[in-house]
Amino acid sequence: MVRVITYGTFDLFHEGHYKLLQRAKQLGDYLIVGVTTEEYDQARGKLNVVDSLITRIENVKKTGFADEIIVEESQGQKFRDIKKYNIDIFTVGSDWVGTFDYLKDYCKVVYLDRTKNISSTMLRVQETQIQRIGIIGTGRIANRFIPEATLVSGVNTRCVYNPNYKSARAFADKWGIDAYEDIEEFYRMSDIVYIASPHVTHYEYIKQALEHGKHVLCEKPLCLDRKQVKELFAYAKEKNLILFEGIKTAYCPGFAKLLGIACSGVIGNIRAVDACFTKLEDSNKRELIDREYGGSFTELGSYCLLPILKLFGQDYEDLRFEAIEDKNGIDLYTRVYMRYPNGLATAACGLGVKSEGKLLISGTTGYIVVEAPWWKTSYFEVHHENPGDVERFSERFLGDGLRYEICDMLSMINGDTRKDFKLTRGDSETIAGIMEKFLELRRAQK
Ligand code: C2G
Repeated sequence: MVRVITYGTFDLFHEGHYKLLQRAKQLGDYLIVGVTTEEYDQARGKLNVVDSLITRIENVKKTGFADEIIVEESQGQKFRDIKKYNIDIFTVGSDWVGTFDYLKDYCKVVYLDRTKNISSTMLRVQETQIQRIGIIGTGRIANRFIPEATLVSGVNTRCVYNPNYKSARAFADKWGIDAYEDIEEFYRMSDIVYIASPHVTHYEYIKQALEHGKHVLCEKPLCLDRKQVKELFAYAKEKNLILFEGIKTAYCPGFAKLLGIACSGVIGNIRAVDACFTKLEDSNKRELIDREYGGSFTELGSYCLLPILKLFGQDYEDLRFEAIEDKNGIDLYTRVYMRYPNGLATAACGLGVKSEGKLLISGTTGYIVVEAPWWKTSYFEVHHENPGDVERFSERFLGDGLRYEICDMLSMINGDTRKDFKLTRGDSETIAGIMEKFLELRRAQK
């Protein structure tokens, strides 16, 4: 008798799960299915699991393929189960190719093709529909987005569009999704459009996606013009759609904790916020070639302005810029100075200058320091006059951190608006306004 084992969360049970179990059963005579607990899913970074463990087990049971169902509670359990249940074949979907090769010493490991295009849930009427994501753009960030999206329950990355169809095709093949040459077809197959194309194309794509009745998650900066951002948010509201700017820091749990602690009075009144983010880039990259919209500030400014706006608000009194530019006029290192009624702030961004990349929040009784990469906030310290008096805080930051914004966007689509304080429309408008002023000055100087 050939004994097979497979594992999964099986949340919002759908045909992808069904087909996986069906094929797993066909691999042998006896199938054991491990269903994950909520605690284990949290520990491995899976967000937004909707169904309870009992419901998920019930759904697996209803398929009739499982001869036995067990609960998966911790990392390392797979190895123990294989011995305990005398397993011949371990199987899981192709999204996990390579991950479980270490089990090959103990049994056969089979990766079954993942089912493309899941769109509905099965076995019971669900209030929560799986949202299909269509991606515009095929660059670095789009490649990072897909594995993160698979860790958020309730979304399925379905397709990709790029005006250059060859790029879209290659990207789609790599990730096992569909590519469309016709943008109308792309919109038909998407509920949420994730825009990861160059900055300057954002406005048109956002508008078009909203016109097609789609929710939009757009990479930062949303636009480089305040009026455009205002217009797009108003349009999304009119159409009852969610428009969401993806500044991942705003949504990660560590950053929320940092803001909470900074505002708690632990360092007295906040008087200065200094944020720095530098990333050395090849000189042939778009950010360093695009004379109109490239440069360090449009690329990284959103991150540095975020803690400033969150701690001091949108009503600054004065704004100044200083930049070191290359011969194209593109800024390689930019400092932004902001004055508020009760405080001062600086944002420093570099693509051609490397610096320490710190976030420093200074108050009347102490300061908070977050070392690089503070934009993936996972650890920070609170210091006081006495150098020995240090409080340390840490928080989980998983993977690339995009899963947090995807998860918050999804809850907003599902009617939970409690998350929208993390990055408000006003924040997005203010950031666009500051970038607009910067670009105006740069053009004037040319
Ligand atoms: N699956 C699939 N097609 C889909 C979606 C999922 O074939 N469109 C497969 C997955 O590859 C997995 C199983 O269905 O084998 C369960 O998927 P999930 O519930 O998403 O669970 P997962 O996070 O993949 O857990 O310890 C848990 C296991 O490692 C797998």
